[in-house]
Amino acid sequence: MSQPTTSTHKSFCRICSAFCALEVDVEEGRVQRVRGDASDPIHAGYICIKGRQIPHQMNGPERLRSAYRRRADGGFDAIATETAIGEIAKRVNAIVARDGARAVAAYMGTASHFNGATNAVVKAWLAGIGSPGYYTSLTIDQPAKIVSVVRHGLWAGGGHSFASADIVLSIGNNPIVSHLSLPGGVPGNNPVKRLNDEQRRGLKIIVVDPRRSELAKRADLHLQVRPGEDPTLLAGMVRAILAEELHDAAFCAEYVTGVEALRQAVDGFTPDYVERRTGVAADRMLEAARLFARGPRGMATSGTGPDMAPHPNLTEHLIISLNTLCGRWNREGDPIANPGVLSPVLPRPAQAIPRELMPPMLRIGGGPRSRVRGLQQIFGEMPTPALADEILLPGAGQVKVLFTMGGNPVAAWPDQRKTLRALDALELHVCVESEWTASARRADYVVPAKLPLEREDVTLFPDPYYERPYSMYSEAVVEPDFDAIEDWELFTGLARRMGKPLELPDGKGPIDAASPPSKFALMEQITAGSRVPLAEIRSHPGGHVFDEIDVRADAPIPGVEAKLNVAPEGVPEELREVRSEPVPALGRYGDDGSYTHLLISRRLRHVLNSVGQGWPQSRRKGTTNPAFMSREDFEALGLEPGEVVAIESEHDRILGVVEPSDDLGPGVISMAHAWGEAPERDGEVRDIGANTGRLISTERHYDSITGMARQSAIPVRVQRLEGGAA
Ligand SMILES: Nc1nc2c(c(=O)[nH]1)N[C@H]1C(S)=C(S)[C@@H](COP(=O)(O)OP(=O)(O)OC[C@H]3O[C@@H](n4cnc5c(=O)[nH]c(N)nc54)[C@H](O)[C@@H]3O)O[C@H]1N2
Ligand SMILES: Nc1nc2c(c(=O)[nH]1)N[C@H]1C(S)=C(S)[C@@H](COP(=O)(O)OP(=O)(O)OC[C@H]3O[C@@H](n4cnc5c(=O)[nH]c(N)nc54)[C@H](O)[C@@H]3O)O[C@H]1N2
Ligand code: SF4
Ligand SMILES: [Mo]
Repeated sequence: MSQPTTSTHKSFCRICSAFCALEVDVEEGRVQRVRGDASDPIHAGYICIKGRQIPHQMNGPERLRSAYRRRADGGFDAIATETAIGEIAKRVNAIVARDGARAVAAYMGTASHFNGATNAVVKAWLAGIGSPGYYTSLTIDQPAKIVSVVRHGLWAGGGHSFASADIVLSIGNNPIVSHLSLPGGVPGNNPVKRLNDEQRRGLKIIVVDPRRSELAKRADLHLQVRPGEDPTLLAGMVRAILAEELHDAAFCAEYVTGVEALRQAVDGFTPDYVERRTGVAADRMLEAARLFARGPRGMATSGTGPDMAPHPNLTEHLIISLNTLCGRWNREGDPIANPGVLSPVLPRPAQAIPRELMPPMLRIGGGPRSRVRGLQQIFGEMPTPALADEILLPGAGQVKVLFTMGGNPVAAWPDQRKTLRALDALELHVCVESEWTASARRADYVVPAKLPLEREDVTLFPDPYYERPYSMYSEAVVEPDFDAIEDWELFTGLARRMGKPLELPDGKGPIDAASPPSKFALMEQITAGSRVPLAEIRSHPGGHVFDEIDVRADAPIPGVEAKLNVAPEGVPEELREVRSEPVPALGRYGDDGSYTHLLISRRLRHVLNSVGQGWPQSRRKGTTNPAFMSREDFEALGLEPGEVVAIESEHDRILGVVEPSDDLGPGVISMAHAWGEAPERDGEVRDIGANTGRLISTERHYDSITGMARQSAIPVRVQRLEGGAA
């Protein structure tokens, strides 16, 4: 008997944005095993439980191995992918001819961002047919981060690096589980090791989180803020820093405007008031403010927690303002730890740059507006919280065709019931997928996607977030044995059949749909002008740090005059609005005060949003998204661990499996999102989880700039079910 031939390849995981470096064992054309690449300079062998299941994701029974077309009776017929693309092109053509191009929209979910070519080609295709309907998961995630930069201003020289920090203030993020890196914060790449290394060096970390998160457990100071009260806590910290003159007065004098206006606007956020409203003792808040201000180096950063709670733009503005007030931006000559390997070479002066010189993405408004709630394009995208409305609202501009790319609307969009109505109302819904998800089962066409190890690619998405100038190029490690395509190939295929031009955004030039470029050529075009040419990155097998890149903040550009603004229009007003809100009484939440708990978002290590919920090793960690509650709440409500309860918001109702947690105070429920199915399957909650998105209204509580709905700190109440467990 001959032994199977095994070969080992270097590549990288693309399930989450950490893009961990892998060694992949291939036997007979199939990926058999993956492990972390111990020789990788930044990942050093680290991978997580999701990455270890890549062979299952690729070869397991859930894998979508054909294109499918929905029949009239709701079943699906397997068809060739080329046939599917041809039929989709005909139907899109007919709908555009009848209703105009605005009838066509694409929703770019999490997985779409992890293919370096997809977003650019989809933008090119939409532009080619003349549709503004580009929607992404960004506008149901952390759009407030971009709003805050646009309003406050961009410091072109960048901020302090994590490796050089004395202090990090981490507000509502948990990179130990999420592996999400944000500039200056605890990195998502090998996070525990990186945190340990720097803490040993002397780094201090302050965590603001209603939950004693994995990161909070390692913090020097944990402020267990009440959900949604970050604006008050941070306004209190700004007030203290200014009152005690702990800010960097020299930096502020030279580069910052609005300090006096901000000082006045936060005046009402006294330590007593902050304590009463946030639940954080005044002396702990003051200790945090002083510790952060002392620095001298280190950034305040945040994650999804406060950006999903009320007043996200204000929260993010106060975070960026803390950095500015304390002068945490690079000065002329300071090293820029990672200027980006794949990013274009741009001047990095140590100065604020005016709005008109900011990258085109940093823009609010412009282009066609949304038809609902007065919403607008932001960052050149249409707001995803309005997409279900755009599908349901009749009239000119109604969306009738949706391409769901690497996303799962039923699981992830706010207001699940409205989402389901919208998906049912579509004339044509195409899902490019690797599995039969709740959304794919409702689509008209399902097109099988190549998974990461079947794709050549480069570390484009995380490029600016690495701590050092790192990148990796990977060939496709295996070829699928069925007609899967890369997501973007659907659009080169459609453009060819529809005779539409494809012009890449940001002046990256045309692509010829009649003879589409290779992935490498396409990636070269997309990354044209990058600091390191793609071919050079490819010449290094495995991950590589380009240590020769030594970029320092430049001298200010003569004639360019701009200041960072800590009190732009809207901010003092919103601070006054927050200050005049009644202090929510504990256990009396919601517009009528009849809701007892606040439900907050969180992430679970063994899944990525809805991805992996069916995978065997992940299922051993749990088959539901528990509703975690404090032991006090268990006692007060007489709950049993593992009991099924009803969780009701002002908007809707779900069932949830309660579990006690020592990491939460009373009155808080912590639950992961993107679980569960349509309401008729609620009875299966122990096996498929519960959809927290259903509890969210996109119309009652939303941010007027981005449309972002209140996805955390949601008022809810808990009801025991008749006869106990469902
Ligand atoms: N394992 C895993 N990794 C993931 C994901 C996943 O589902 N699983 N999802 C990926 C995605 S899409 C994203 S966007 C990133 C997100 O990355 P992170 O933002 O780091 O996500 P979380 O781990 O949910 O951390 C958010 C924290 O905010 C806290 N929080 C909730 N509400 C509030 C509040 O009102 N105020 C404050 N201060 N804190 C609050 C929560 O308790 C939680 O600890 O993670 C990505 N990585
Ligand atoms: N209530 C509440 N709602 C939330 C959040 C929350 O915290 N609370 N978080 C929000 C956030 S931050 C986000 S980012 C969204 C996430 O929303 P989505 O991105 O819409 O949801 P995912 O579950 O990540 O969907 C990813 C899909 O891509 C598929 N997939 C995997 N690999 C590939 C591939 O290579 N190609 C293709 N075509 N498909 C692939 C997977 O099978 C999966 O179905 O949810 C948001 N919704
Ligand atoms: S943290 Fe896990 S899922 Fe994310 S890239 Fe690394 S191995 Fe993949
Ligand atoms: Mo996200």
